[in-house]
Amino acid sequence: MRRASLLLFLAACGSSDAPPLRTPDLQVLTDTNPDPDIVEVALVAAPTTLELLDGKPAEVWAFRDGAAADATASIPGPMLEAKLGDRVIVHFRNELPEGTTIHWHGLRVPNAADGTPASQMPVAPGSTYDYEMEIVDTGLFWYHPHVNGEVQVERGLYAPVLVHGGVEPAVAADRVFVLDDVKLSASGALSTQTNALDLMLGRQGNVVLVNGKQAPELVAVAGSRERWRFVNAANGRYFRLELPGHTFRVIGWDGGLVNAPYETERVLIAPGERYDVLVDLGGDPGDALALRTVHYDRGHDIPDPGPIELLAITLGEAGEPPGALPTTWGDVAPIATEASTPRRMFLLQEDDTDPTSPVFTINGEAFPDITPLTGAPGDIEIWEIHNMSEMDHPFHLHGMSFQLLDEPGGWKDTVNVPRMSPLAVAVELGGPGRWMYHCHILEHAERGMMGELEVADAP
Ligand SMILES: [Cu+2]
Repeated sequence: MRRASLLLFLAACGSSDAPPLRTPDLQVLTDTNPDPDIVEVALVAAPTTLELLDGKPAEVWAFRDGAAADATASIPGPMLEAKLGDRVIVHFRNELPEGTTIHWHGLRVPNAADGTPASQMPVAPGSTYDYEMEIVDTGLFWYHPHVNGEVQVERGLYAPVLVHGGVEPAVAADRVFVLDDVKLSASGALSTQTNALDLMLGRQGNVVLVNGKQAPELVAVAGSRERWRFVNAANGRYFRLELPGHTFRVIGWDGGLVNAPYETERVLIAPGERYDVLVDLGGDPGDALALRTVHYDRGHDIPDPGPIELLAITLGEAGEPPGALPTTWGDVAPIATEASTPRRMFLLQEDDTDPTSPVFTINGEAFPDITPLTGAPGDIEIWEIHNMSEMDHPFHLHGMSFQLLDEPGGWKDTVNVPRMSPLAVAVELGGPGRWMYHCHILEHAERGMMGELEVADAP
């Protein structure tokens, strides 16, 4: 059981054998199963009171560890940690005043565990549901409700999933950062005011949170190499990360490591996406660095608030310089497409004739009034997503991952489709069941930009 207590113990004794996983301000779900290949946890969603700003309590909805007697709810919720090949059993209890589900974003799970209205009845208040899955992907994923998402996720119901396995580069620290923003009133409470811009662009908050805190501080070893894994859990905000004076080496995204890491000065993360980067923290002991997000123009003249600080990093004592990088990374074989591969077309459109009630459609249909697509397990298809609207939309597919046609060396499950642009992906249809696809700006998904794919063996 490599859980919170063990991590705390290792951190306390400062052993050089300690795993480098460092997840500032994140709790980890307690594994109650002694089998090293089974992770069995209990999870509760409930209303609670938390301080999003120091000294200012807010009424929120949050997850807590149901197996730890003294557990308190947190935003983000407790992280689910597992390794490749594990069987995961989640005993979920809903203590919210309305029905909910849990979707395991990016994990290729059986349909019964996908946690959408297409795959299960919502878990009623006071009821339970067991999610069971075998872990076949490594990397950073996340879980969140898939019912009334724009409200339930916004109120605090989201948490990371970390799956170990595959190539693990040597680093001084392996950190998970869950990015979000909240719209707070002066009292520190979640604002219930929704304006036309919120509906059109997805609600952007006035306070940006990293692991539930505003610009948290951390101390890093000067000159060391760290691994930072990010997930964007915001309803609508895009994060465009930069660390002035440094570059990021992108080693993975969404569904695991990429085949060919690359260097970049900025990393754009749309809602629902994940990025896995290495950063060499050059500088002298005592130097202060600031990770920040800078403006990204995603359409409709979205205002530029200027750079926003996400993390305040202080360099501590100098350590060993970073070692050599691995020579191989991801092992992703391209999905075999050819001229005869069937193509599907998805037209993303917006109708803001009534700005107080915008409608978002895929192929002219607004969920739930949609015609499900059909296909068979293993079918290979090219999906052409044409964004015909004046803003970007992050397109997310459940139950299976896809590859970008022009960058095939990695698995994606969420991809940003820039406004007035096409984007093509290759998909190999996954297991049987009814799978959703949708825009991950939650206000758009809840206002129609969602569809379903029915995968079934041919009769
Ligand atoms: Cu959208």
